[in-house]
Amino acid sequence: MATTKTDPKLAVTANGAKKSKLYEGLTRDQLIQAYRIIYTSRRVDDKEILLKRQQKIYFQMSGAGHEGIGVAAGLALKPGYDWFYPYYRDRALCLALGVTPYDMFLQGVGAADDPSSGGRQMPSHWSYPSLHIVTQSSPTGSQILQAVGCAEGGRYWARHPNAAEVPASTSPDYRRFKNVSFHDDEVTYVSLGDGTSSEGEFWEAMNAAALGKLPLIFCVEDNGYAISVPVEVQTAGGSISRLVSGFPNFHFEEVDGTDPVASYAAFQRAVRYCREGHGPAFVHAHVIRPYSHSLSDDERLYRPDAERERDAQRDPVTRMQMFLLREGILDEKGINQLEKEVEAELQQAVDKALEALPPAPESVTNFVYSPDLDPASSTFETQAIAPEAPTDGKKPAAKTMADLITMTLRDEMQRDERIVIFGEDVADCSREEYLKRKLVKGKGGVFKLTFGLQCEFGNDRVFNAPLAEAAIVGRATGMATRGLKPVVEIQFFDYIWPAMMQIRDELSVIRWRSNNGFSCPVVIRVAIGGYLTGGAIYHSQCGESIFTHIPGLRVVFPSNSQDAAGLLRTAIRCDDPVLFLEHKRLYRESFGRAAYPGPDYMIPFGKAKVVQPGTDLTVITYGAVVPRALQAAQKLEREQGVKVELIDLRCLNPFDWDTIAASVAKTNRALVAYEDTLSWGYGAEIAARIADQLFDKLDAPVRRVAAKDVFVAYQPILEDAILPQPNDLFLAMKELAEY
Ligand SMILES: Cc1ncc(C[n+]2csc(CCOP(=O)(O)OP(=O)(O)O)c2C)c(N)n1
Ligand SMILES: [Mg+2]
Repeated sequence: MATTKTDPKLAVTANGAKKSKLYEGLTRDQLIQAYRIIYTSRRVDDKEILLKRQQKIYFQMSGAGHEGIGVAAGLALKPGYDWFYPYYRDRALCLALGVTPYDMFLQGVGAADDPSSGGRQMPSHWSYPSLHIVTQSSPTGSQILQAVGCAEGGRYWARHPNAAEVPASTSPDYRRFKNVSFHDDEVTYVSLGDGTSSEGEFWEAMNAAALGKLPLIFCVEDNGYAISVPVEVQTAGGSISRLVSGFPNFHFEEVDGTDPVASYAAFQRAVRYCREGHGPAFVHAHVIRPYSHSLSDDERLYRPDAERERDAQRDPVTRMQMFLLREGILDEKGINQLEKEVEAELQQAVDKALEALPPAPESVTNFVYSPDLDPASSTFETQAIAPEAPTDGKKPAAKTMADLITMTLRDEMQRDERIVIFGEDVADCSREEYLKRKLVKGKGGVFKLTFGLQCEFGNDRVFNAPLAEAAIVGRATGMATRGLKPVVEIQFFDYIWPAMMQIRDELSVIRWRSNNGFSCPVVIRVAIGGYLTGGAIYHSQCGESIFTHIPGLRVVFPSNSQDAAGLLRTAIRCDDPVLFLEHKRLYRESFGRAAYPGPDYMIPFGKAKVVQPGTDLTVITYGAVVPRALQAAQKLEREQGVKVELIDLRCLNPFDWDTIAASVAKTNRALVAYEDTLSWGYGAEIAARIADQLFDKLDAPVRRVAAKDVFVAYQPILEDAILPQPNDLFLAMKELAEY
């Protein structure tokens, strides 16, 4: 764990005669190239600012003051070989890696040909697949956990190179559409600002990187401010280097990031440490921010002139210029010539970008989901295999939903070496020697659904994660970007919220925002729901509509064993991110048990199941309400002769509108029943659609039965009163049938 502090000056290492002199390993030509990039970066900012003032672009974020560390990182790392999660101030880094100013202006004008996003993201939100610059977003810090996953992905490939191949014989799955590339000594780069180091995700990422000894470089570009908040108010003690110094396995650098030569030296050491496999590195670069936070900010409101002038003396553009002159690498004429060339190049790029066509409005829904593999298609429609009858003449054993989920996971892991499973407590036993010495049996999840998988597939495919939900989803997202298929577990739905930023602002939107440049088809398995007698507020929640409201995320909610097996397999093989909701109460229920339908059994998404046909009333439901609604419907038929058509949606996004519409057209009455709180719930959307599109078919108002608008209480009497019970369903069905 070396700690190197480089003096804040343009460090010079003499090495032989003047012409062949090297500067921390950089040649004179490389230094001229570095200046060209630094100058270009600053001038792209200036041009964009002008274009914004002329209302020809719509937003601007500058990289001004950060050019020194950016160009140094770009020279020390390899585009298309290493992987990059740069933040919005990394213009110089991106230029050094091969992004052109024209590419950048295309994003500014929001052109169809903007290679980062096709007009979907604001400028400085980099995404260049061939350079391995992974699509970036705006939430401060959400890139960091994904970079951890990316580094983990690279290491997985190095250890499992065969997994990168796609067996030609298998039925199509996401692997057909994922090119995997990796290098044994690759490094992942991630950068962030000083303010962003306050985000919890940063600390989760530091912990995960240290635990995994990952080849990951954290670059904190410390310009002393997060918009108007100065570093001493942001970071306890004012130094992020001091705070992180206790993390094990790291190599630390602290450097003047306005000095490209010193920064290059620091980066070289960091890169070497990572490439050699010692662990992660942390580069703390002190930079400046001469252009306010953004065009919407005026830093004179909170920074006096004297402070700003002090910063200006460290401006990387002028410092580098002075350095080249002082060292005789370029004279004044040479500098003028270089700058003239850059100006001409930029003017040409601006002119061309201003002529670029905007995207077609009808393209807005492209790439919300995979254009290659539709999980609602017949590709995912396979027949269940009838189980072999036991020789003793008895019926094949009916398995619980928990059993069939485990069996499906096992068979899929056998079929596809890209699948990794992690989450809280999912491993059999992290201390492997206990298993080897047969001292313990192993746990395999708090509900035991992953029991035996670590023992069977090894602990680099099934492992425990630190207790950090954002990290579970963020790391999975980074791994999936690299072509792995993480099937992660969130232990209880009630605790999914720390991962919400990763799910809503990252996982679900990565394909869309990168215009299909990147994708991350992760499966998140989540134990959900109540009816537990004792689960109380924090082990009983539903809330699925919050997730069906997210474009780009598939949401599945099976009610029985066979559906769980078929839908989980579709979730794993499909090319979109999936939230797979498993009702805890149904895990071991006697309702809906079934024999294992075989290792290739799949159910397409968005296909409901008619649990029982009927003519008088349609009940649309899913999850644990299915058996309760069935009980109520059977009673209603027995007592009143009312025939209810009961529809189990099974999949909530996409959902099966055709089956609902056909049923309501037949029965003319619709009841939507769900376990979540009534108001703003999933059923509200279904009810609204029925009212809107089937108005002329209805003989009665569309009704809903759901939980009361409170959280689930501990005392079973209260829980019963809160959640929809068979009798509530019975009364609502009866009333609607009589309407
Ligand atoms: C999660 C989140 N919260 C707030 C913001 C609004 N915001 C954008 S940049 C920024 C300050 C970032 O400061 P720092 O990390 O120091 O980076 P700098 O801009 O100084 O380079 C804030 C608060 C955001 N984008 N994301
Ligand atoms: Mg800052």
